[in-house]
Amino acid sequence: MAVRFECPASFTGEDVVELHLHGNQLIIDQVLRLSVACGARLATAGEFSRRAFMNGKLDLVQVEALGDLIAAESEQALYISQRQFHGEFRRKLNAFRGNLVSLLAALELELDFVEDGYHFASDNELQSLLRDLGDFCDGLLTSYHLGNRLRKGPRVLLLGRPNAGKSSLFNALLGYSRSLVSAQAGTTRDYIEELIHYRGIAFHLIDTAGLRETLDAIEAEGVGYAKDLIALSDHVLYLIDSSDALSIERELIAVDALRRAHPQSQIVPILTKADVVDGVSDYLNCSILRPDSVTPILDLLADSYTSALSDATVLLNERQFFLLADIQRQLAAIRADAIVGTEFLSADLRGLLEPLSLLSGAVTNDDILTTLFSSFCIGK
Ligand SMILES: Nc1nc2c(ncn2[C@@H]2O[C@H](COP(=O)(O)OP(=O)(O)OP(=O)(O)O)[C@@H](O)[C@H]2O)c(=O)[nH]1
Ligand SMILES: [Mg+2]
Repeated sequence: MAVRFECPASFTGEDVVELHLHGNQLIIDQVLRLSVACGARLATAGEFSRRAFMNGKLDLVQVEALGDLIAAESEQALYISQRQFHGEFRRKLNAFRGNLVSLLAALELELDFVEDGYHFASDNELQSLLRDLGDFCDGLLTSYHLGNRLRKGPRVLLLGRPNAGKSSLFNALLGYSRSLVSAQAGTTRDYIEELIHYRGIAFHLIDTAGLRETLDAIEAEGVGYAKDLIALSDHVLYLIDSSDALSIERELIAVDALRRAHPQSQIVPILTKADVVDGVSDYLNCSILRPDSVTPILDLLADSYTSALSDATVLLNERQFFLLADIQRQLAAIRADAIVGTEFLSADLRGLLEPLSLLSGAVTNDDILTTLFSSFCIGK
């Protein structure tokens, strides 16, 4: 089936014909070969999106959101990029830019009439614009790292002494037996990583070798991996065997030490084998004999994202992050200058306009575009 789109009502804004083929790669290959033989060429990576951008059908934030949307691997990641594509972020950016431009125009008019003492720009308006812009940047910059983790899929490490029940919990969280479980200490050596989806978030779950001093060279290497992975993880579930009452205190001290050494990651002690000793405890506990007991663990992980981000806009990449950080820096400098003449103020506002324009792509450079579009796949 062929569908004809007339300019400008297509995705790229140009005249376009779309061919709809059956999903057999051989058919697709034949049609491609035939088209090329008739004079067509294959599109470069991101070429369609680039054309859409050049023709004003999409702004840069939308292009980035589109790239993110195509790459999204969880419902939450999808949701974030969809919101970015349609949403609030772009509307606010454009509003700030528009207001800044009109204020600048008023200020420059003032410069022409400076001897006459005319005031065209309202000081209140200016102050509130700067304040709003500052709040806007603050919120987005603070949520950036959390949002980024959410989009990429948080890493959750299962850690603890041998036989603490790491592989058992790993399997229980996955819902099938992936990792070997045995009463023998030192069963898991290599680390094992699997993806689980919970409340729309894709968690990278990692089972590791039990932490202990060992003479077994291979096991020791596994313990080394486990320790190295701590720094790369967003969450550490530190499992403590509650049936070994004498070791609980010592293990909780180990958790404290871990927290001090790795403040970037959330370290949660969990008492395992809760079916063996049924004591009330201040800590999360679980038992593989009670499948429900893993739900509070998953909720704890998911809550740290959904409550903090809820419906907030989330920045998609470093480019957006650094441009907003630049705006924030400039705002701080303007505030530090306090009362300055119209001349300086207008230069300051011009400075602010630059990162705002770069954000939406109203002003851009070829390097940024090439990098951006090359990360798209061909045909997008
Ligand atoms: N009763 C009971 N036994 C458990 C529970 N979880 C694990 N076990 C038992 O504890 C032993 C060790 O479990 P694993 O899951 O292999 O422990 P691990 O932490 O992965 O051990 P290593 O890989 O050797 O570091 C096995 O015999 C499991 O059957 C539990 O919730 N209740
Ligand atoms: Mg194990």
